[in-house]
Amino acid sequence: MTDSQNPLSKPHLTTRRVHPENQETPIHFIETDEISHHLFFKRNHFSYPTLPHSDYRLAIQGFVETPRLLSLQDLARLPPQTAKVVLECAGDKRSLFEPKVFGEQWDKGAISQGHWKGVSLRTILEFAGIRKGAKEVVVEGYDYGERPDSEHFYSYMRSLPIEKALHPDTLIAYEYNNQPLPFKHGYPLRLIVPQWYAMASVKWIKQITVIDSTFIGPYQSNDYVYFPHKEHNEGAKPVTNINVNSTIQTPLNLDILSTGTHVIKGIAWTGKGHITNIEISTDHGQTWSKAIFKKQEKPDYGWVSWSFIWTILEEGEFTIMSKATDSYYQVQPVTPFWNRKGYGYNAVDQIKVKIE
Ligand code: MTE
Ligand code: MO
Repeated sequence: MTDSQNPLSKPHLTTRRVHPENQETPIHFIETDEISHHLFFKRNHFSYPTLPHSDYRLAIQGFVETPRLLSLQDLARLPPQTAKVVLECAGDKRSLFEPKVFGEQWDKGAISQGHWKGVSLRTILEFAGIRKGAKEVVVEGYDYGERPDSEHFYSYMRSLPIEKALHPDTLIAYEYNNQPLPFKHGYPLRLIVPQWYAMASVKWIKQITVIDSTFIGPYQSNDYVYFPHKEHNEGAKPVTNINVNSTIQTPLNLDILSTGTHVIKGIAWTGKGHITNIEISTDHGQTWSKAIFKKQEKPDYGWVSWSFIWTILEEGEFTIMSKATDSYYQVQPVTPFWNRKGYGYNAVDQIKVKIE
């Protein structure tokens, strides 16, 4: 089947902004374990970058013994690694915050997952030789532009603490679902940082710099910080691990259903650890019952799909809720943790349906 015949290649994403291109996935399209790149949400801070034509080289430099330049062929010769990893934008579900916050008004679809193949960042850092006293690893993308709050040009650049950079599952990825990375998702190389919100997974990697200090930059110090207060910066904390979360995918919000038996379906995910429990309420949170899902013996970094059989013989309006718990005993709160920039929304998910 050619791409133009493939129904999935038609635009199915909901556009939040045309430029830079920001689009999310209607949540009922996120039905499988391995989302086609046609349905993968897109989050960009700038225009898509222009890449060097033929002689792409990845630079590893800074606080290392031997700076290195690696070609894609060099990377292909290093031991490959594949992981199922969910990417969730830190602003996913931002539109649900009350009071409203500035920023892209994402509904529930700035999330996706699939299989990423690449080389462990650790392998590459060890190849260059990390010097003693190294603190962070800065990764810079090829994209750049102005920010609304400044006339300077910035590139998309963020750092990881050295421990996270050395975690063997932090990847320099070159394939998504057995295909070269799609351009819009970071071709030829992107970082994949399991467990963290997706701002950390830098696309179109230009260079990697090891530093012995603390990196400061707009995408690290201004954005992707939890500011719990409206007026001042007290209590600021960097956005890192994904919060425990769940989303109801079937039925859809405001669906009209008949009396009888319905299957309520959805997904649940977390950053650190894995999902241990999912509860559903069909009476606006008064009573809760366990949903069914496959317990993970060897947890990966993906979501779990769950289902719940609901028999309803009464007519009327019903609020259905889902609430996930993870292996660190983190539970989705009833009230979201409001923060000025609207990151990490993870209150219990909620939809309304009418039975008639
Ligand atoms: N990397 C670069 N170079 N530029 C970006 O704007 N956006 C980040 C991250 N990596 C970004 C980036 C954010 S905030 C998210 S949510 C994810 O990429 C989105 O990845 P996707 O567009 O492949 O879905
Ligand atoms: Mo994001």
